[in-house]
Amino acid sequence: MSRILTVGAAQMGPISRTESRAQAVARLLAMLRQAKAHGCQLVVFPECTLTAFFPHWYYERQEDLDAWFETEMPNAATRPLFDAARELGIGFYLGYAELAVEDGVRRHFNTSILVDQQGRIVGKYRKIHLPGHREHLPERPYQNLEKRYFEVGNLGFPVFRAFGGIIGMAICNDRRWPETYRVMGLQGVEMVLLGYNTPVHNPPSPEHDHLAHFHNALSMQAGAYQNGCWVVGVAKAGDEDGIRQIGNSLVVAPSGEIVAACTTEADELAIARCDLDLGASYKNTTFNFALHRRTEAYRLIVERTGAVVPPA
Ligand code: CDT
Repeated sequence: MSRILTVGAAQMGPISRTESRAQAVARLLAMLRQAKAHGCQLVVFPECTLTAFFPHWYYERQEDLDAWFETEMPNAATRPLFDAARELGIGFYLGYAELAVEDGVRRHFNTSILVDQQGRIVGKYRKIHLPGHREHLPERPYQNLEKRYFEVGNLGFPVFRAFGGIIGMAICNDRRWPETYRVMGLQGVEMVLLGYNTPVHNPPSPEHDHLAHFHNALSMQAGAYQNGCWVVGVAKAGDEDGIRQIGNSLVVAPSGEIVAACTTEADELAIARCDLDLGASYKNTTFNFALHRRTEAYRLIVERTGAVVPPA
């Protein structure tokens, strides 16, 4: 049996701090149309797709910071994307900075949404692993103020029945942590979509810089293989106002093999025909958790999370 989902990994080149949302959306629309022409049903865009990755700069005034956030979705700038999704019959994953009001409290999240082929939002995720630091560190070549600007996501790692399969989402630093994939894996996830902004140079550990591409692929390949799922990782790439991002967008199969990759640091579409049934042989044999790890701890996980358990 096969269930084919054709996916476009829509990497973006840098977005300058002076670039408007409208300019960014025009670039996304061009890639959405290109993806449609190549038969894609789903396109994955990066983390904080609509703007420069602003946590790299320090903002003192709340209104200057809030200007980077979206207070509704869709909004005037992004509505053309939703309209195009409906007209073309193609879905997308979009990362953006979300300013929500919950119980009268203003809350800032690093968010992604899943939009279906009718242009409807069918899933939302808020980033859980926030890297970087809370205080301004002017001695560094750039800031990584995610801990200051965002709250930890409060939606867990949900999965969504969409695009004929079970789809999950993650954002950037989440991809380095095994529990990201595992929590979704225990819910039967078949494809994990994730966007990222990863600088080539990490000031706290420059000794790792030369391994940036290796660690990027390693995390996603391990997550895919150990959970029998596809992983579609999509970057912002190139020199963004002086900070070089790694790019290296990848589509990884449940075997752990890389089946498509971007090779530039610009706007670029990598396409893969993904058989959602491919994960089953990994979930049912080598990684048959119910068969090989039927422990008391696992029984409790299943009871509390409603995880999907294949028959023993
Ligand atoms: N945006 C984001 O989460 N970036 C982090 C930078 C950490 S530097 C190793 C990432 O994990 O890619």
